[in-house]
Amino acid sequence: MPGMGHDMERVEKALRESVRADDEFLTEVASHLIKAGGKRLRPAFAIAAAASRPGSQTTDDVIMGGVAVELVHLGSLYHDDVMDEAEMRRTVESVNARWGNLRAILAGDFLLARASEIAAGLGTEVAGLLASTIGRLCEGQVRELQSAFQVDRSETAYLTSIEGKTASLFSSACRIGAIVGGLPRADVDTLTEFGRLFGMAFQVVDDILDVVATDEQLGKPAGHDLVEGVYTLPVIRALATDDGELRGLLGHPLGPGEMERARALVRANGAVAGSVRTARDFAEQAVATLAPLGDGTATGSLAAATLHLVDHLPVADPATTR
Ligand code: GRG
Repeated sequence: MPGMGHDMERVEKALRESVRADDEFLTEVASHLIKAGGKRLRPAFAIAAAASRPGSQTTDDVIMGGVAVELVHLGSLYHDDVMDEAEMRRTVESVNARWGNLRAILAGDFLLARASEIAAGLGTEVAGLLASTIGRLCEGQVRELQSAFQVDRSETAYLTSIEGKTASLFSSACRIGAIVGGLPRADVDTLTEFGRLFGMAFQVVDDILDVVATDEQLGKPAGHDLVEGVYTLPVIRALATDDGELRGLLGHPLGPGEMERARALVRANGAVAGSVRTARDFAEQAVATLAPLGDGTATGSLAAATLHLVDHLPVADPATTR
């Protein structure tokens, strides 16, 4: 999108400033994953949503809306890495691995506090929305924890969990951008639903990659979900048609070599291609949702980003190989 490069530089500067604390050590811990990079998809979506209004400029409030959402995302990563005892994130040492769980949790709390402060400055609606989104992230994550190691986890349970832990934040990124950007209410609702559907596609793709990608492609260890007992869509579907070997491996912590065997069994099953189809369905629904907004540049960019997600997977898509 024209101007997006400049807008993302503004996001970067504001992000770094937003985590500055009086205490130098807290600033260092809170800046760690910001400095490590990341795609900054959520602020980009907030900016593109706001730009869907013809003739709009990216105001400072829109940038700060994107920053607030990225800070919630970061806070959730800090806490998620503690829960998973993760060692790597964004190709660098995780915060918990470097400074321990206590500091990682506190720094994560600090990021959420700064996000809330920024959101409050953008008005009560945005503040309320961000607060309820943090709650939805927690609900989605708790559902995932509750179903850990359950070989009978249903697709519905999986979809409900990812709607909370991932899609809700993409949805709110778009909604906040649209509200702060002053879009008409109908367009705000359209972009909210677009963000939700994009987020569903995004998480299904993320879960497919955990089964098919390499550590290098992911920037963190592959097969992590299987190790944690998080049975995602490709695994749930592979279990449904399994001859018994996969079910025998899962349901409890994996032994040495078993994670690679389980990954191979899921990959050998049509479940991966079927999950790619599901991701594509969500992505296509997301793009279709944008129709009432017309064919402006920002809307075109959101649609292109959505299709890019499913067009560049390192696995065959039954829709394109038929
Ligand atoms: C404290 C807000 C808060 C939540 C607590 C831990 C938790 C509840 C929720 C975790 C939710 C979570 C980690 C969902 C996964 C989302 C996801 C797919 C992250 C990866 O997003 P990318 O690929 O990452 O956009 P980058 O690094 O590019 O930003």
